[in-house]
Amino acid sequence: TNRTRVMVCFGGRSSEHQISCATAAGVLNAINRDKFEVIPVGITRQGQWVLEEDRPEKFRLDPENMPEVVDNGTRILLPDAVTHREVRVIRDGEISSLGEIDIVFPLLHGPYGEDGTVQGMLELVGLPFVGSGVLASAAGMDKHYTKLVLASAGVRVAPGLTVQQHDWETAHDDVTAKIFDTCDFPMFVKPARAGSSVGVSKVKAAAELDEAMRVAFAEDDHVLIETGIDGRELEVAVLESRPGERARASVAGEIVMERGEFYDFESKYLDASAARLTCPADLTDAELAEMQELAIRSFEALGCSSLSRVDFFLDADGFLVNEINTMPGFTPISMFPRCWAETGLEYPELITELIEVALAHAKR
Ligand code: G1L
Repeated sequence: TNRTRVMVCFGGRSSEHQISCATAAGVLNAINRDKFEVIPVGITRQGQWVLEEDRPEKFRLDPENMPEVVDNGTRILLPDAVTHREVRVIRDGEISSLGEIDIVFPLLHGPYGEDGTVQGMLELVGLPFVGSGVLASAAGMDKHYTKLVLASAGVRVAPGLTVQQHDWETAHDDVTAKIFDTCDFPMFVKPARAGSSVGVSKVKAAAELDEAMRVAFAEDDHVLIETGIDGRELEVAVLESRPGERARASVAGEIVMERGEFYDFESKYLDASAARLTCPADLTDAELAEMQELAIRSFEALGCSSLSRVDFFLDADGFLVNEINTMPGFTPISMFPRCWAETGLEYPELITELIEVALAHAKR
């Protein structure tokens, strides 16, 4: 009984609270209990850290009863892991020990989760964790920075520019002219940082730009405008390897649109039939090899750890990278686990690999 002790954190102060809970259900259900002992920690919408039950059924996605972490009165006390790794819990005013933990699996997305803040807290206290560190988490969540880094690594990205709210408000006509200089219709207008596809609009004519900018600025004071790419939407899952070995890339998956204009929040989570995820995508060996090389190059350029899903477009000019997601959907039916299952690594073994590789790097 020398199992690795994993603290699985989920919920949190983001719009994807419920997705995070459902993801935790998938992980709690599949994780290899012979190797790992799980300490489930929920984070309420208000940000309280509570000791949760180790019951996957409680957090399954159910439209009738959406999963949620509620304040049960307990409070988790994180250790200063530089000196010790003992996690404690307060219950009814009494502090008791949950024992030492070896690693944190933070299933947390969006503001306060994916933007590097949780990662920074874990780095500060010295607890090893699965996932990218502060810099890659923050950069991967910011579409403007992702673009800069990828372009400078020689990875093709869509033509576009970033506009600050202040410039938009004080130099509206000049900025508008610059946008029309740089981008062609249809354009996509996106907040630089936002969970999922919130605040994103497709702009097909000049008259639609102002409204799209308003919607995007409601989410972030930096907004990206890009030429829409008319092509296939493909994704590759990347996994970090043990120290000294290069990252690995999976076979590709594809998002096939059935209805609607693009893969948005609605089609991702609410209308399951609007888009279809297929894996493996129909590609030549040479096309797949090129994508895998670009995916690994993007992963390395951004300085990712553990895992990333790299999203591509394939148009008449070839591949371009649209986005790199350091915290991809991670339920058993999400694209990242599906791509790895198709490559020969099933969901339970994928979880094992993420934890073991992260621990191997932490020990160095
Ligand atoms: F910890 C990992 F492995 F880095 C990790 C963290 C978060 C993998 C995947 C995710 N994904 C999510 O948290 C989410 C997309 C389910 C949002 Cl809640």
